[in-house]
Amino acid sequence: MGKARSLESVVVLTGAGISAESGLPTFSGDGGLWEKYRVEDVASPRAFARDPLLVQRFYNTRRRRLLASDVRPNPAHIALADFEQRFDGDFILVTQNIDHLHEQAGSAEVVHMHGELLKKRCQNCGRISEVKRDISIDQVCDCCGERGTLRPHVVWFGEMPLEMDRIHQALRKCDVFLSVGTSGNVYPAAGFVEIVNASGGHSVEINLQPSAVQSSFSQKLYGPAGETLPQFLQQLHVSTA
Ligand code: BJW
Repeated sequence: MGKARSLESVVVLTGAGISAESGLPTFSGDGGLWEKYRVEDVASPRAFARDPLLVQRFYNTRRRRLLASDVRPNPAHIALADFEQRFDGDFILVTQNIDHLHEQAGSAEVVHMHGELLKKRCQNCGRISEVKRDISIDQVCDCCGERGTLRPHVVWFGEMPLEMDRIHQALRKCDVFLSVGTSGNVYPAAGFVEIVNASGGHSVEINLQPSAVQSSFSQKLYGPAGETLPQFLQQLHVSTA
């Protein structure tokens, strides 16, 4: 890392790969969700309008899995929470993941840009509320009383990811940007590294294998995030202590 900038601001982007070692499937790759489901059948507003039962089942199955007792934060989630606690500067953790493993690990500043699996949203009144059970296609909204209007509070293709202004602001002023466990296939997250590069920040990719946007990163570490991320964050801390 260059010596010119002191470490005052860190942005971390995480993707499905960080939760793989916790027993949650990724989307792409061997055994990924896109092997069993077609993206266009389950992850777009059009898919939900066409076949709400299939879409609700897809998310109900994933919610049940997330709540299983063997799904827990792994060393990568914990290392990020520890880093946030001991780092004096600005820190923001942007996750594309809809699981809550970062929060369970103790992370405080988490932005769920693709929403949260443990929240539901009413398409009629807009109310967002917690959900730990299956959502059914004819469920009634507690708030407005409409039937069949509840959906998972997640961001599908063609929808605007959440808190983009806050994310862009943080990216433009960060000294270090870490991208962890994401394939770099889905935008706008895949383009974050270019925003950091344009503002002179240092960008680091931590992944099992090179992502689709690996050439844009100034530093790359390949291996399981549960091993590489704690090591990297320890050094980042030591070098700035
Ligand atoms: C490990 C590991 C271990 C495994 N350790 N690593 C610009 C160019 C082209 C297209 C677009 C563009 N801008 C927008 C688009 C369209 C579209 C898009 O990106 N399409 C692409 C297919 C090209 N994007 C959108 O529509 C987005 N909205 C948007 O841009 O709004 C603006 C707008 C709106 C309206 C009109 C006009 C503009 C929304 C994207 C929403 C994505 N939603 C999903 C579902 C969310 C809910 C859910 O979870 O079901 O989000 S799709 C899915 O992909 C999910 C993920 O968050 C996301 C990213 O996946 P991720 O995390 O990268 O997972 P994987 O599985 O792909 O990769 C895992 C990686 O981990 C791999 O590399 C492994 O090697 C690695 N790994 N084990 C370390 N142990």
